[in-house]
Amino acid sequence: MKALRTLRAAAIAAAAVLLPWGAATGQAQEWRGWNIHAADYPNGRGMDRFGELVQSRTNNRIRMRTFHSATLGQQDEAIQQMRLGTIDFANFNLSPFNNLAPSTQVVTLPFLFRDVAHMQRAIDGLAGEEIARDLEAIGIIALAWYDAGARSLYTVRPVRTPADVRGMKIRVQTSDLWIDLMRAMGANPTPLPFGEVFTSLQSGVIDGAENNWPSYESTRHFEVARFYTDTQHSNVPEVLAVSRQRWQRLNEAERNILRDAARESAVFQRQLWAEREQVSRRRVEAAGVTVIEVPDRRPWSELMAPVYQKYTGNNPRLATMVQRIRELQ
Ligand code: BDP
Repeated sequence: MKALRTLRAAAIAAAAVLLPWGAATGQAQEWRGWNIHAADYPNGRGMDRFGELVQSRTNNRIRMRTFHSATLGQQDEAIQQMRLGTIDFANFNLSPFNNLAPSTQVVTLPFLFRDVAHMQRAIDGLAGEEIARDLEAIGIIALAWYDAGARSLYTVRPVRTPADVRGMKIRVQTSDLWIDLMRAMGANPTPLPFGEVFTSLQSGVIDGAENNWPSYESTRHFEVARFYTDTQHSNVPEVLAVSRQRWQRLNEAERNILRDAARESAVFQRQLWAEREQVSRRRVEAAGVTVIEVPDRRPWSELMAPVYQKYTGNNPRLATMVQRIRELQ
């Protein structure tokens, strides 16, 4: 009798695995997604694609709705909400995780990547695996990596050399590493939420900020900070993630659907990203922004030795990650 019960239980378990997704029992779920950018930004479109794929492949059992333009709050709050499970999925830059998940510091480090392709090989490989482990430990499940291009300085007065940036108040994301990086450049770092940068530039609370072309353009920061210095000091990527609270309640078939959909959305986002970088640059140039080229980045990168010392000097794990990334062809 006992053997029969065990057999029956095993058969039911096997059937549950084999049944098409929609036939499994359970309520339809409504998932809320957080996005800092506007809906038409490459990341917003990537998230919408993710949602559509998940929804159709689960026969509408998981309905995904992305709330664009930070309507669910600023980035740091959204991260907390993801950890608590009150936001279900999101796209985040990795910098605001620097103080929470140490391996994210590595991919934020200045002048580490030779180019975007180098960054992608690292994040799609071992570095990404380590970061995913650290994020999981704080309640965030990384499913795919989105591009964010190179970040450069933009200011209300022209900056041609590190001497020009000395003492300028430059907005950074909330991350100790970013504060140290900006100090190493000689600036006066000012952590602020993304949504406050425009008015802070306008009112003179800050003299500049730093970001990639699409963010500089989509936020209209270029209207108030008219000089873009192409420092390309960081290539920190972004994550498409799900709350661990939600993830734990999914079965393996569902998880696979989400993983595949996330990866497919990343392929799409990266294509859109490459196009948008060009478009955004052209738009701000047409609007009269002065682009200051930086043909030789050494005067900038040489200032970064203290940052590397602080974050990798006494941390063999992070030092090894940096070493491996440098050795990647
Ligand atoms: C953008 C990122 C976004 C960050 C923002 C920032 O896509 O996630 O919040 O920069 O600087 O490039 O805060």
